[in-house]
Amino acid sequence: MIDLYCAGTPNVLKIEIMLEETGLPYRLLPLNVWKGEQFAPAFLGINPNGKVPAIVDHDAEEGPYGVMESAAILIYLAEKTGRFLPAAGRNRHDVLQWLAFQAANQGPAGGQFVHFQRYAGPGHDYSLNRYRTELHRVYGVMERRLSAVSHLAGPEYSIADMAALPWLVSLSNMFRDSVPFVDIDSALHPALSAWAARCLQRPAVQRALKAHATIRSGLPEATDDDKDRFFGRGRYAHRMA
Ligand SMILES: N[C@@H](CCC(=O)N[C@@H](CS)C(=O)NCC(=O)O)C(=O)O
Repeated sequence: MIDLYCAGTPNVLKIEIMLEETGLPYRLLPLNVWKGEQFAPAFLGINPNGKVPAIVDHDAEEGPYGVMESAAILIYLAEKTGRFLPAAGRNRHDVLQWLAFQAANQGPAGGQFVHFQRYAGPGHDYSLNRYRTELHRVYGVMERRLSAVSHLAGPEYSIADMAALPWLVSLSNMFRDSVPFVDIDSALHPALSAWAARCLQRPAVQRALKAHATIRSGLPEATDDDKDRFFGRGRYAHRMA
């Protein structure tokens, strides 16, 4: 059994997709990140970085094993099952490159864009423009790549696709009406849209989306202080001594 510590976020959806694709038994253990449950000592023992997703594999050969960081979890599960990551050679490195691209570019740009578009409030035009521009650049990179190959890492569906799809879906759900290029079906990036549609047709992806929709967000009940803690602002901001 694999415990998946989760919240309703794209980084968590990556892992749900992989668990559904591989058929590994798992259960969802939601944390209310708006109430600070990610900082509980027991969870910090699993993920010292205090973020979801994190897993505990209770069936690991050498005893229960915790893994943090969505890209590392995907690699762990791929190696555990021998699926969606070639064992050696260039094909393996192609997958790892595009997984790293997702973790270092699409994820951070998307996360900062969401922050400044939705949560920062007025008066942050420089930051909003910077991250919207960076995200737009990332969509361009993916569009060019997917115009040349059927999947991010090449001809085969892999953990790199599982990592990238959730951010595309999430940003589209949030901002498709106000920011045209993040619309998953936009004619601005036909190859990216066609790839997303192919991924979304996979039964495992559909099952993962269904499971993901059951995770309740604590955001509606979050107080202003909860939001300040989550975003590291207000009385939680670091002050220079
Ligand atoms: N690089 C991490 C990012 C994880 C992440 O940012 N998780 C957010 C989900 S909203 C979180 O747990 N935030 C809680 C916090 O920052 O306190 C990954 O890919 O797993």
